[in-house]
Amino acid sequence: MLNKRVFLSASMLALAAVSSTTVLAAEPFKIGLILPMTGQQASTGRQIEAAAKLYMAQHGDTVAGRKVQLIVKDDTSVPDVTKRLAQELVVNDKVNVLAGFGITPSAFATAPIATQSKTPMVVMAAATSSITNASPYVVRTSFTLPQASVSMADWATAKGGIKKVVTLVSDYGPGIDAEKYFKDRFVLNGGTIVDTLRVPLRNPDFAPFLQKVRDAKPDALFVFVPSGAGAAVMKQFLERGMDKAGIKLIGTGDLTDDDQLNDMGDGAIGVVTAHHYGAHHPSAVNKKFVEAFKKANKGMRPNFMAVGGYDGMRVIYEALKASKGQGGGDGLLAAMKGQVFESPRGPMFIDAQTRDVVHNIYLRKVERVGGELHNVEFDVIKDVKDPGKAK
Ligand code: VNL
Repeated sequence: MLNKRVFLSASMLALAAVSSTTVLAAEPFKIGLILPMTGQQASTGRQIEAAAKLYMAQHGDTVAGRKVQLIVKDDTSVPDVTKRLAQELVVNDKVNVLAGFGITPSAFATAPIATQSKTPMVVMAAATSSITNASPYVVRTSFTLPQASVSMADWATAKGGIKKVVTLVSDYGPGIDAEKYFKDRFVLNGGTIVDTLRVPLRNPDFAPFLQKVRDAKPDALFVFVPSGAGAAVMKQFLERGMDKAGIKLIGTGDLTDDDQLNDMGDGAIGVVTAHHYGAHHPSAVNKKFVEAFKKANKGMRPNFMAVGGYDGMRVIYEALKASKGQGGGDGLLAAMKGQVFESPRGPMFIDAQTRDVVHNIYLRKVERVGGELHNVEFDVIKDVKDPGKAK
């Protein structure tokens, strides 16, 4: 009798175990994509959402036997909202991965949740160097400001004939990185920084700052503003006739953002920037990407945010495949580290130690190509690691 009962309960347990694994395997694999879909950073959300959907349309929505479900949430680029949404996604929706993060403060607000819940957090947009230090669960597919800024400083001294610079940056994480890494490298190279100006992130008025630059008469103005703000800087720079006064405009590629560049007008021609992606990047993989993206989005040109989103989805899909559909946080994270692949931006990999992106930085000049304004590459620095993590 006793034996029989033990046997019964053991087999019931076994049954329960089998059915719970079956249920697990049948459950969708959930990606919580938190983006600014409205407000000042809405173009970043629009670009990344479109790219994530394109990736899924091209690669299917079933991976290693699991149905992949994308849950998009609008954080309006307010960090407290990002954090609350991340919490809800983890606790209520039981997402397997958190992704997106349009601005640095949103990424920092979420990092502790990723750590506590052991949920991989794929940063597709935010680009302050130290974000990857905020949680061992952060993996980045966007870029870092030091990567672009150091490359820009080297070009300015070696080939740009630029000796005196004023820097103008948005006054928060990525801007402070851009200012510091441009300045330190430029001074090391023998250049002079005449002034360092910081404008507020929210509703910036560039006019008074640009007037200061005009008065200082540097050889060049180096600019970092987040994606979506470049057109306003360009407009006011040209309205003040600063180009005619002999001041060159240089910056990280956020300034000549492909989302806005074509509408900036011929005044943008000749602006030199350093960045990891431009829609004009001449590779077969990129041509295919740009064509498919435009086709799926009423002709919208993908920018560097779109590529961060597209590559982020690749990193997630491949991690799910490598972990054979398991979807556990630590297994996924391990399979994200060290991925090497060809992105529309060129070759890229996820450094297994830092979990940060390593990729080429291109020097580009704005030119009119086939009737459209583009960032046309003329030089490349290969396999650039984040200088913020050197040492
Ligand atoms: C950030 C960096 C945001 C670069 C950006 O656009 C950008 C950030 C919204 O880390 O907040 O172009």
